Amino acid sequence: MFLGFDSSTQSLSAIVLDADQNKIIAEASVNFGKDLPHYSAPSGFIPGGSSGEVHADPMMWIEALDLVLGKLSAQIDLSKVTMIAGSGQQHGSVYVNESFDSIIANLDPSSSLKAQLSASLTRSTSPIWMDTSTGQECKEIASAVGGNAEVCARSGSVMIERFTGSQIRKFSKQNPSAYAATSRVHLVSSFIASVLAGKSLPIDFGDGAGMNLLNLKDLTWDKDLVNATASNLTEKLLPTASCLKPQATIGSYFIEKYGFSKNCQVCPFTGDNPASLVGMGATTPGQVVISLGTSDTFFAAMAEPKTDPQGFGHVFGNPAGGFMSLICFRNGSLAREALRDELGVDWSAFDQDALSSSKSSAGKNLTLPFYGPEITPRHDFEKPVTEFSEPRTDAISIRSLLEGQFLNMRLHSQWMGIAPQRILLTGGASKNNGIAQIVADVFQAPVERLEVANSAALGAALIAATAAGNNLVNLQSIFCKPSPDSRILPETSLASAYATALDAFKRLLQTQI
Ligand code: XUL
Repeated sequence: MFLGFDSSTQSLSAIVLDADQNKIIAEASVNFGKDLPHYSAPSGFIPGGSSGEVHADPMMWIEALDLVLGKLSAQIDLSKVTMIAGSGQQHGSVYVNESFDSIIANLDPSSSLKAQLSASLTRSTSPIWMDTSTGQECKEIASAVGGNAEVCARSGSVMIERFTGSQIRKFSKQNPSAYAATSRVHLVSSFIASVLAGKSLPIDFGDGAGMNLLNLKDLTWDKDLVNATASNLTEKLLPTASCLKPQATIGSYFIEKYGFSKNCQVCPFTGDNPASLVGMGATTPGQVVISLGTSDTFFAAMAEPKTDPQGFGHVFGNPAGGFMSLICFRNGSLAREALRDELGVDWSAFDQDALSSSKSSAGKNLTLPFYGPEITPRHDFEKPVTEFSEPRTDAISIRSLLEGQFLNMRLHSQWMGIAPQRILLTGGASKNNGIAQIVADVFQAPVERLEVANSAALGAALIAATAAGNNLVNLQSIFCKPSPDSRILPETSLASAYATALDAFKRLLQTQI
């Protein structure tokens, strides 16, 4: 049996699969807001941070680990688990002192993880990926190494506020003594994996690439970036490794408390996006995942670490080997909901029937679909900009907004040079066939939806099974199946309308930014 964890923004989930029976045999989840209300973080982060700060309490993640293992051990005999892998929300960092390694090596099963670990933190809260407070530090690091183009060529991304490097720099400036007392800076992923293993585990390449510190050429820490980030950082960083290489057997705390076998091994944890690439069955180039959530993301496997010349896209490691790109669009569901409310309609106006009624308008009416600041492209939009060639109706406005969202995605993913053979759609809005049809038409590629709900936790369980010697491609053919009837084919007669619309969209965008 193989156990995969996903410690995301709002919850910690676990999936156990049995590769002999080819099925998922147990699942459990802890929702931080609902199940751990004493952290006052209803959505998994501490609300009300000033100047763009968004932090979470790492003890909440640790308390959730005890809880989720309690739930799993009530369902199955955990002594049958031979390999554990996992993923964490990317970029978030945990700062620990020199007591950490001896505490995790000697955890007492009669007490809780939280009670024993809280003394090891040098920073009581962790900045997470939603934090935008480090603009100044980004500028300082970029200028110290010769500019953002250089940072991007080395690390796969220009300096990004939510990435770990600028967050570490900010802490070292704000609280030099606590920074000096920090013996290790963990990612969310490596922190949880280390607690399970009873020793500090390496940082996985896939997740490590989200720090603005890893050099993609040799997958080791870039000396110049590390030195530009903070003093003495080299000694605080763990080595890097692949999430497919088990590093330790599970700590005795978990053997005694939850019944794991002493032979159960632990792999370095990766990031939630790399794990999701695995869980969506999209680890080979040619497939694209579009996740429609609060923000929309577009990600895909890449053989080489190609970087975005405009600096919007990021390069992370692909757990199956090679790399992956990720582009994040802030105006995702936020924009769809804003138009829905503005028109006073409900989601049925976004359904397939409603949208097919305006098919003859495809590509004719342009919307820059931004209701607030956007990160791809980076600009402080305040409201959508439209250029319509037909009278405005609700149906035309909705079609135009959705087309604008996916034309913007198509435009900003061109640097990757891939013609997607299929698009895997996931996230809340992916169930909607009308939206799926517009994705298929704008990209001129078939769209599929998978049966899996939690692709990151499934991906982690598949990583564990692969690390134990199973074949990932075989596993993906079993566990990452498209759900029946989910396939939507592109309307090929619209190919030229969208090619023309793409140019017009680009021109309209250039008038604004
Ligand atoms: C990716 C990103 C988020 C987090 C949280 O760059 O910031 O997707 O990984 O899920």
